[in-house]
Amino acid sequence: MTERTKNPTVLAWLKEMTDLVQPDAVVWIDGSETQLEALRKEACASGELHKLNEDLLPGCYLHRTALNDVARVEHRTFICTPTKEMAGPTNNWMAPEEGYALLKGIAKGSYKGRTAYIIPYSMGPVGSPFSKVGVELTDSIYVVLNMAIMARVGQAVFDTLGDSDDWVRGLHCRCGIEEEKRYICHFPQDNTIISVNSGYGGNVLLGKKCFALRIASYQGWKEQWMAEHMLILGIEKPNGEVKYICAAFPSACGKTNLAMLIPPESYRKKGYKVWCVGDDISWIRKGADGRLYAINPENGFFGVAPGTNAKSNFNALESTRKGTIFTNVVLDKTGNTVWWESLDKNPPTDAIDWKGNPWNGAEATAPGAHPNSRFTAPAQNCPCISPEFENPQGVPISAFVFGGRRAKLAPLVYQAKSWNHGVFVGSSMASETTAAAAGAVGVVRRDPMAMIPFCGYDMADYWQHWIDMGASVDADKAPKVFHVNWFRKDDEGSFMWPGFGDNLRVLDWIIDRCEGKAEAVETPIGYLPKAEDIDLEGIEDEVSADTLATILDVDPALWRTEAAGIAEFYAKFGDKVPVELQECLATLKANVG
Ligand code: GTP
Ligand code: SPV
Ligand code: MN
Repeated sequence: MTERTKNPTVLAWLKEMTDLVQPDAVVWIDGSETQLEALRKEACASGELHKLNEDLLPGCYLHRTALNDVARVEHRTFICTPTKEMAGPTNNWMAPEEGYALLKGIAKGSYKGRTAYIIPYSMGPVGSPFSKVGVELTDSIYVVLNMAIMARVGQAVFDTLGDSDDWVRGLHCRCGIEEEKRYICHFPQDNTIISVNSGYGGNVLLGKKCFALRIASYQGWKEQWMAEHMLILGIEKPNGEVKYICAAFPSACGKTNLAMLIPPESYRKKGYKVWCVGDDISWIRKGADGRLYAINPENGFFGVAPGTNAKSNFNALESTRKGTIFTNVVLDKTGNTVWWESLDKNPPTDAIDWKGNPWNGAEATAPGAHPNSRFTAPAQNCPCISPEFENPQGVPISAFVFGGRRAKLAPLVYQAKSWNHGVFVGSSMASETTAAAAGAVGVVRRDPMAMIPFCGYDMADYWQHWIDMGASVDADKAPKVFHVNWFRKDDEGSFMWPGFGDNLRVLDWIIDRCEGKAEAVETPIGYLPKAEDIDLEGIEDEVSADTLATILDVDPALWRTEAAGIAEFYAKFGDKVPVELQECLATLKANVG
């Protein structure tokens, strides 16, 4: 097989890895449609993929993972830094020698009888100053086809890499998909990732969480930029100006939905538009004009299927109508199409559920799609994809928004008093856990900047890096920082805020604040909107004045408990917590008395 690069570090690593895993054959992925189509056919023949109705869902496929392999596995994800302290108290740690020995032991000979696929990929537009190259070696066609949607894949990547050693090594081995031998290990000092015994998205699409967040967050710390678990959206005001927001919410807490929201009718009539730049990850750098700029390093959406429908997220649904791979959803045998919970009110009756068993939606007692079932859709399919999506220089950021699922406590929106206070707000975020990771669902946990599962080094150093990034830009150019909560619940357990498209009403206030156009009320936790500044035109029936007052309320008693919870969390980091954040915590405590 002809080599596709002369890069000596790439060739040496590939030789070492193929000697280890011992494939029967080696295929270089060139990114061509001919090659990808041949792989799709092969995967359909082996049963790895199922081709869906070509008229209704052209170029779309269904895949089912193993039953034990349906989400990220945080307890089996490790940061392998030279010392445990470098990984910090919130990461699982393994010594690099131990990690390599363990994983190479598992990987050894695991490609026997299989084909090795070499995937050169770029996170970010090929050749952008923000972009970084990775090479993933995998024995899964599903991984190749997903990576070809999620990243820029192919020969052009090797061509731009040239002889550089600045690329991330990624070895993925399916092995026997054994849960107790599943490991996702990161070696930030070596730009290396090894993942064994999984075939699920975030564990095996190594460009995504493993590289673009865990390794990249470490690189950003060393190289003065930031890798964040943030969507990027542009809001076009009636005057045609577009303002960009980056927002960090934990997994399955609404990034994809917010990133491509459809404005409420009253806003549409006024001429508002929302443009999606990214739905999951932002790479952020200081631009020549001293502002912070962000790119989306990905090229597709790996989105949560359940809950996605024409009303909640029309643009996401549209994005999945062609060239999409669905994972762990329902197969409707009659139409040879797909279905998932809340797609519509007509579940198929002659169907196969995510486990591969016959399923009748009219009688079913268990969901047909896994709660973390996903679609992998090309970004270019999105009807509101931003014209700036491919801009190699990124887009200038006006606001950073943090948020999570909090049934109580956190108000609809508040603004931090300064950059450092904003870092405090991000560092003390908490959210109820979701099905995106294995483990209990609905438990409140601290998830600073939505990065708890994704920070490749000590989170206290990461907070310091945030403070330093803020200090590196002029105060008047630094993005303003906000916190939102779409998930407040009443005593019956119903959501109090309609959410989805109506979240634009909150973003509108945020942009007005950035432009100095809206007033605010000073409270113990930060600046809150005046009730009359949240535009409720068209939802007055759904959100009464009382409801709005409740979700804009700051209850000192609850915040006293919260401050104690933050102090307890900070204590894990000992004296590494930046003094600026300790001061913010002391102020919060004093304010809520
Ligand atoms: P990851 O891909 O895991 O990072 O998730 P995400 O943050 O992109 O979450 P996503 O937008 O896919 O939403 C996850 C779930 O939250 C879906 O079931 C949505 O229907 C639901 N959701 C999103 N936005 C809102 C909202 O504003 N209100 C309510 N109540 N639910 C929402
Ligand atoms: C998340 O869990 O935040 C995701 C999906 O975006 S995964 O790629 O599995 O991490
Ligand atoms: Mn995510």
